[in-house]
Amino acid sequence: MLQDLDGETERLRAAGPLVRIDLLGVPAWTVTSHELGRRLLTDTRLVKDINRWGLWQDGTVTRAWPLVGMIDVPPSMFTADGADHRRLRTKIAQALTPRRLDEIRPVIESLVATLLDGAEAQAAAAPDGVIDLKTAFAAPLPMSVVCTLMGVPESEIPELMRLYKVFFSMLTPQDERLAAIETLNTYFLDLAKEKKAAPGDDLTSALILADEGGEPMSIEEVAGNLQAMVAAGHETTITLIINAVRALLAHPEQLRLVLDGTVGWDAVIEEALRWDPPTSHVLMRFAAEDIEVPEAGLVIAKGEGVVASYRAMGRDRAHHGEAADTFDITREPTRHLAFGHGPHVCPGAALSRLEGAIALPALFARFPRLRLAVADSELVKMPILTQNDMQAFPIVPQG
Ligand code: HEM
Ligand code: PLO
Repeated sequence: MLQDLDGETERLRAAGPLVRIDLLGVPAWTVTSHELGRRLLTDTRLVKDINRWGLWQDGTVTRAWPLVGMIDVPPSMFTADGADHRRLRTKIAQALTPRRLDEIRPVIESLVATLLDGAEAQAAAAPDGVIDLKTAFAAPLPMSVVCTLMGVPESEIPELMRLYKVFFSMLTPQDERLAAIETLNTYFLDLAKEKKAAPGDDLTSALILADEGGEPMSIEEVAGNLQAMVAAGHETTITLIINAVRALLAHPEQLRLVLDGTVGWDAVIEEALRWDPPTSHVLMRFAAEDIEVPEAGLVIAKGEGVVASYRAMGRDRAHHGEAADTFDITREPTRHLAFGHGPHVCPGAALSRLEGAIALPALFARFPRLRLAVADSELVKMPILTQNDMQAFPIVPQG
């Protein structure tokens, strides 16, 4: 199933706007339609508080469940609702507005140039000229950017990347996953404490120093936010870059339109986000009371869990038209939900768009003849249920 994302998406979408699913033995609802998604993602009766989940309250779901690490996580904006959510989120969201991001643009540009130098040298040294675009370029960029932003030392990156791979992979035995989660939790809590003792010029220190109307964040909340930013800030943007390159290589006539300036890179990024989004599903919201869903003739009962299936929403024909399954950078733009919607909408959207808008043209400018080293059909997805991540992306840069 993990290797047949389009098949899975189509089955979900065809089953209706609200579908009963089984998440590794745990029942939940999933929302597959754009319109219903928009409505439920702004419905205050759906909350992030795991203690509102019936299957958690009655002990049916425990820390032994492989997906527990996506929901039972340290306190942050990702787990909070209402006023608490605003308190935890505002400072970070304000730091990531397009205007404020101008300060980080040169950092991204210089990282991109350095990584491309490295990729070029690596390709020149490889007997077949093949490199993995993921490890050489797409992965280090977003991780370095978010670590710079949050004040995570560069030297920690390899170990963090290793731990996140263990965390996300569905093949990891649960005890190993729980150990990796523990290591990550401790690492980020310790880092937050260090920043408190000796603040630096980074967003984590800014969170510690902020006194939002007399309601500062606890050190656990600072660490939770830091961790959410690092996890979300790298994993998703890697996939945006890879999926945009993949889609363009699979549609050479569209790549030509971009390279000759007929269509802008922004259109490529938005269409890649809609058509092949980094996050297929986000777990989970819980019904604080019964919620009627008339268009599906169903009721989400109090205590039930709801997954947002952003990939299916991106293929919704009612919203994106009959050709929703076609990658088309020239389509009349339709608003997609790949960054979510409502109060939890991605605060890093502008940052990841900026990373894409710098990385993609620079990559194709450096390697105009770039091509895949294997057939597209041979590319392998990571064994992850929620994230649409590729194992590797072998290319011949100087094709
Ligand atoms: C939330 C997607 C990049 C930080 C979200 C959500 C989505 C999303 C769909 C909403 C989850 C929900 O349903 O509640 C993406 C995609 C990205 C991306 C597709 C790249 C292409 C980033 C970056 C950062 C970031 C670069 C940080 C620098 C976050 C955080 C949240 C979030 C902290 C939680 C917000 C909250 O719950 O209030 N993202 N994201 N994301 N994203 Fe992103
Ligand atoms: C990852 C484990 C952390 O301990 C907590 C955490 C916070 C934010 C989550 C992230 C986890 C997983 C990836 C998520 C991110 C927010 C946006 C991102 C869901 C659970 C997406 C959209 O993929």
